[in-house]
Order: sequence, then C-alpha cells, then structure tokens
Amino acid sequence: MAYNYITAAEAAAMINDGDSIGLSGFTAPGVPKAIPEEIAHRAEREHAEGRPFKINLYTGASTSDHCDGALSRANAINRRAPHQNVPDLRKRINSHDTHYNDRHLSDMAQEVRYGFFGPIDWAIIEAADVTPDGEVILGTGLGNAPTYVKLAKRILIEVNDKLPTSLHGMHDIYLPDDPPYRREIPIYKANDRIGSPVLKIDPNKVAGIVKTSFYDGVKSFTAPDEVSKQIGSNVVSFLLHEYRRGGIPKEFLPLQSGVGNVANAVLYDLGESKEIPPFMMYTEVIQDAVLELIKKGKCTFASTCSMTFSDETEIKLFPQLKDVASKILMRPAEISNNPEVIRRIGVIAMNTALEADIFGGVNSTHVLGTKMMNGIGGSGDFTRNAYISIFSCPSITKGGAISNIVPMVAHADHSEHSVDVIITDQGIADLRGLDPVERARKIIDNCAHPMYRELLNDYLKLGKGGQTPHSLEKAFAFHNAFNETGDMRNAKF
Ligand code: 0RQ
Repeated sequence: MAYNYITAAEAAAMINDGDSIGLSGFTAPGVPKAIPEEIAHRAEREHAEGRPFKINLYTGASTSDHCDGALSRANAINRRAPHQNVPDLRKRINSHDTHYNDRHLSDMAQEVRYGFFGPIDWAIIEAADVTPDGEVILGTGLGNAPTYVKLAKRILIEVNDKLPTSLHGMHDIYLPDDPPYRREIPIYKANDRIGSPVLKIDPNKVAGIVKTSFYDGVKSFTAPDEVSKQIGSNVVSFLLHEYRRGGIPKEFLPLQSGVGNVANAVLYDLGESKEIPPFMMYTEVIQDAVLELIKKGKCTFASTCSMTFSDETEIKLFPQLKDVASKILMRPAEISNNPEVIRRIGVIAMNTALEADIFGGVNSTHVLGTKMMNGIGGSGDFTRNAYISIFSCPSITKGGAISNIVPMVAHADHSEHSVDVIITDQGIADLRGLDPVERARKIIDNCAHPMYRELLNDYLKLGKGGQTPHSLEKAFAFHNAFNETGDMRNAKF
C-alpha cells in the first residue's frame, strides 16, 4: 500500500480536543518527537483563540522534552499515564492541570486492552522503517506500542532517518492473550526470544507518515559523586557477600537496575569485579554502562524495553550496531517487566528510594508525602517479584536537612513485605527474616546518617508495643519539622 507522506503539522491538525493518544517508546528512546511538538503548537493556537484543546496521553514510561515538556508548557495534557519525569509536566501534575494516573509499567498495556482507559483514538509511533504491507521496524524503545497500534482507530508514524534499519532483529514483539485465555509467558532464560522482530500494523489504519531526523536526546552521565560511588560500592559488597555464601547461585542471576548515577556506579563496580561471573540483565532500561559491560563480555545478554543510550553513544554505536545486536532484545513493557517472568528467572532488583522508613517501607514517588516526583515506574513490578529486592538512597539529602531514613514513610510505594535490603552510603541493612523491631535497629544502625541515629532511636522508644511499634502521633515528626523549620533535625519526641 502507498502511504500518505505528510508534515508533522498536518499530522497534528488531525488530532481533536479530547482525543486519547498512545505513544510508542519508553523513556526518551522510541518516543515520537515531531508530532507531539506540533500538537503542542496547535494547542497554543487553539487556546489563544479561546477554544479548549487537551489530549489524553498514554505511553510506555517517561518521554522527553519534545513530548511531555512541549505539551505541558502548552497545558495540552488532560490525562496522563503511566510514568513521567519532565519538570514542566511535574508542575502540571502537582497543580492538577493534568490528571496523572501513576501505574506499574507492566500493568499499563493490559489495562488499556481491558478498556480501563477508554478507547484509543490514535497511536503515534516512531520507526526505523515501515514496509507497504505494514511491517514496522521500531526504534530504540518499545513501551506499549503493540497494544496502542492494535487498539487505535488511526495510526501516525514518524520514520526517523537517524535510526538504522540494522535495528531489525533487536525487537521481540509479543502480545499476551487476555484473561481468561492467557497462557504462560514462555521466557525461561533472559535471552529467550518469544515474539516477532517486527511490529505488524494494519496499513489501512495509517493516516500518514512523517519523516524525521533525531537522535533520542539522552544526555551523557556525569561521573558519579562520592555518595553515589559509596552506595554503589555497598551494593556490590552486598552482592559479593551473597554470592560467596551461596545466597546467589554460582551461575549468578539476571539483574535489573533502575536509572541514574547509583545504577551506573553499581554496574561499573560489577564490571570491575573479578569474582562476579559474566551475568545477564532482565531489566526495563539499559544505559551506556550496560553497553560497556556487553562490549567487555561481562554482561552476556540484556533483555530490556529500551536502549536509553546517550546521543554520544548512539552516534558511535548505530553504524556498528551489528556487533552487539545479538546481545540485546527490546520487548514490550508488559514483557520486560513481567511479574511472572521476573519471579521465574530470579531477577535481582536494584531500585532507588526517595526515603525509607525504619521498618522497611519505601517511598519512591512523593516528595514529603505530597508532591509527585516521577512515579513508581517499573520499581514495583520488579520489587514485588524479585529473588532479592534491594533499595538504595543516600542517608541524607539537602546537606542533612532531610534524613532519607524516617520513622514512617510519608507515602508508601513498596511495603516492608516486599523490601529485602536497604542500602545507603552508610551501609547495608539486610532485612530478610527479621521482625519489625529487629529491622528498625538494623536500619538505624547501618543505614541512617549518624546525625539522625539518636532521633530515630528516640522515636523507636516511643512505640507502645505491638508488632510494629509506631507512634501514630509522632510518625511524621521528621516531615513536620522540615515543613515548619526547613530541617528534620528539629524533630522533637
Ligand atoms: O532534588 O533535584 O532538587 O536536587 O529529589 O534525588 O538523589 O538525585 O535521586 O535522581 O536517583 O531519583 C526515587 C526519584 C530518585 C527515582 C527517584 C530530592 C533530591 C533531588 C532527586 P534536586 P536524587 P535520583 C527505573 C525504575 C521511581 C521509579 C523507578 C525514581 C531529587 O529513582 O523516580 O524506580 N524512582 N523506576 O534532593 C525530599 C527526600 C528526598 C528528596 C531526594 N527524601 N525528600 N526530597 N530528594 N530524596 C526507571 C523507570 O521506571 C523507567
């Protein structure tokens, strides 16, 4: 079939106020870049004329400034799910200009298929290539593209000439049947391929193709600071200790790691360790550090939803993609983050907390309990189902005015029933098998900053018994002290 080649502005002109749009991609990679910006311009013009114009925007994870940034500045997003990390959108969410539904990333596609988010008007996807009979080579991130193209009434495609067609073969596209017909996801090792290398779409639904030319716009990582390095080294000490004592099998187990400086520091140290054997990753995002491990042979395979490589890395890698193509598979988010698979293959999960409490609860999403940061992302998919679930964070933030170890988390994303190990720059608290009071002592002694230990012990003494001896009166004394005086050290018990 001959497609209609159009401009991004022509594509944006087809979108109506109130439309629901599903985008391909996961983090910046794979997310369309030209059409969302034009939708933002369209919204600005409509608003200037006094007309309403907002869309509902569903993705795989966070996007980029081309998308969430531009659309939020134009106040053009009514409803948003399942994850975000762009400051302009965060402001819209916290002021309720945008209704944000923070979902586990593995849940999103199936919940859209179940109809929980209503009909999908448009799928907008980024591709390296598309054939006349509707076979699409996707880009560097998948997200929930297979579900969105299946459900959408119409499809728009950005064919990005920076994406090499040698991406063909690096995708593993698989859509599970929905209950009551779903069978097991047949992944038994991180490198099992189960689906198709191309995304099949109905060419008759394609409303137009826009030609673009963009790298993904991911910035290179700055060298980790001293605190991140210390946390990273503590995580690696924990893994080594577990490995030596036989807590991790001799073949090692697949790793999941979040994004950011600590994740990079951990992967760097793992790469340097002579004792840890080559390992696989079963994760949602791989960054530059994983590519280095793959090149060194330390990481033998990475199953992911997206290759979140910096532009610098993409420019060097794309002409030589074939060298690593057999070591990476990109899968839809509901497979990269699939609870059944994570449990079966024994993934070791490493995620980051904003704050953790003395009993092992973790807050990953809400600053001081109220302001949305990014969302739960994939951390819940992995934490709840992992072989070992590790959370890390610095012991203090903002020069010590905030303790990241608090009496009770001001928002609960991961409960003590799912969290196995907490690690800060101060040390490691292995919580497995411990009761709440034992956990509290270990977290205070090993993870809290020395300047907060006495206060936390004072809090623990307030408890009037019970399995988890909280003082409901004083549980948020740290947060209240920060809100009132700008420093948690002013908490009084
Ligand atoms: O504020 O930017 O003003 O300096 O929060 O803190 O230490 O830079 O943390 O960038 O590693 O992000 C949990 C948000 C950590 C992230 C979170 C302030 C701090 C700073 C950021 P400034 P850091 P990181 C993989 C899995 C959930 C999703 C997830 C996240 C800013 O890891 O979004 O895991 N996780 N996904 O000063 C008040 C506290 C604070 C605090 C830090 N306790 N109270 N402010 N800050 N702790 C990825 C995907 O799912 C795709």
